[in-house]
Amino acid sequence: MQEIFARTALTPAGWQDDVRVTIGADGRIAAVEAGAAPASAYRVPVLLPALSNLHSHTFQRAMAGLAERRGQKGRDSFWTWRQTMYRFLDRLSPEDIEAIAAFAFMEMQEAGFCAVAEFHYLHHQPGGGAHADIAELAARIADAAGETGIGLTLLPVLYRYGGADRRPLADGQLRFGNDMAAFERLMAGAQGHLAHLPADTVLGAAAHSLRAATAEEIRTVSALRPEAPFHIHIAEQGPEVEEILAAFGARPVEYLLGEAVVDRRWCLIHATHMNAVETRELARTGAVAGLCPITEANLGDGVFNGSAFRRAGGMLGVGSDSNVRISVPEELRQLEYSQRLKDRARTVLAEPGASCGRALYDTALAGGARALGRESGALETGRWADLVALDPAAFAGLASGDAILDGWIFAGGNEAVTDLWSAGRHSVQGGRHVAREAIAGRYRARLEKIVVGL
Ligand code: NGQ
Ligand code: ZN
Repeated sequence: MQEIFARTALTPAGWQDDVRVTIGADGRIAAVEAGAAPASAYRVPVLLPALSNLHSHTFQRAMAGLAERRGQKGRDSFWTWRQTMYRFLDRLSPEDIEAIAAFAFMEMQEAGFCAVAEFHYLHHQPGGGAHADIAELAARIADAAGETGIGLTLLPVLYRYGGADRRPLADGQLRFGNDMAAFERLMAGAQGHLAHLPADTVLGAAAHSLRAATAEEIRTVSALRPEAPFHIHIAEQGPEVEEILAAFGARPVEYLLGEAVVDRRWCLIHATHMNAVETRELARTGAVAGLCPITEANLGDGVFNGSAFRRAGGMLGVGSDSNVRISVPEELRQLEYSQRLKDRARTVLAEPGASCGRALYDTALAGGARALGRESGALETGRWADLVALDPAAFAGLASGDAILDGWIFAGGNEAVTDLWSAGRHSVQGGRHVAREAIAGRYRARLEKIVVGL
């Protein structure tokens, strides 16, 4: 049993003072009591349910800041970035991949994320040969999660083709490919590698995109684990929308909704480009729109239609995707600011009279928990003890009510995070991950070798 005492906490009944949270040995919240005495409990100023990060490719963390030089000719774009990313990933060994994943997971926890959906498509050796264990790299991700204590929803990804015209995979993409039989072996292997992780671990599945898998394959993979989350990249780039429209006669979200039974277990990553009908129809399914505001800005993707999706009652959450920068407050801020710039308005994602920070946080809590298939997202008995503690002094902010969230998201940063628990695992203490030194040292040594001659 652990006990935490918070001066103030965000509970299902709203903000309450002098809250004592008891965490059971099973990692779940055993009791939440307001107006309590601190006794010998671990004290924090502010306690919140922690967010789940609904989309990550951890290996891309190691190229953060290394893809910001303009090319010699033409226009830099998502597609030129992708070429750089393919060249980069071709250098990575299983040991590199594990070291980078551990580092990124640690940073996520220090940034306020209790759990992550790892959209795992880097499966094979450079050139495409399978490892002796086809799920070797899934094992590396699992071990990294185990080392850091982050909650893991692992999504092994089916990636079959190089485009909607069904051209074969080429170059860096060769490491991603599996036919359906190999993919099923990979899923079974991944399940084995997750067995030693804690009980909050989830195995879902994914198809990379409409470019990389057929509708038939998407239906097959989504049925492999019928109760678990299923994710797909959907409509990130203008040229991607054009490619799908030309190949299948429908826009990406329109096409997917016509071909598959999309429901609450689905998460559509980068539902960026939707027309009014797609926006309404997607909202109706209960699927989560998985937005990655920092990465989408970094890659020049375009802006999601947030106000319409919200009016239609759509679910959304945030992910750190390329991990170019990992931060809960900055993702939520970028999400809202993109909407303000698009609509030329303020407080776009809040209801009339409501706090914008609170609206962003509540939305991402619910969307993240749903997208990860995780019993999380509230300080409530029975849920996983996914908790984050903040010190509002870090942003010289008020320490009560929704002003905490408005201050943290619009005027603060990661440094306000003092503690974080993932299903009761107290991985961040005093603002630092408990294993930071070892994980950061190993990462730095690996990175120096990876980038030689880049
Ligand atoms: C990815 N990343 O799979 O890592 C993609 C780029 C693609 C983002 N979409 C590659 N941010 O979509 O083909
Ligand atoms: Zn992605």
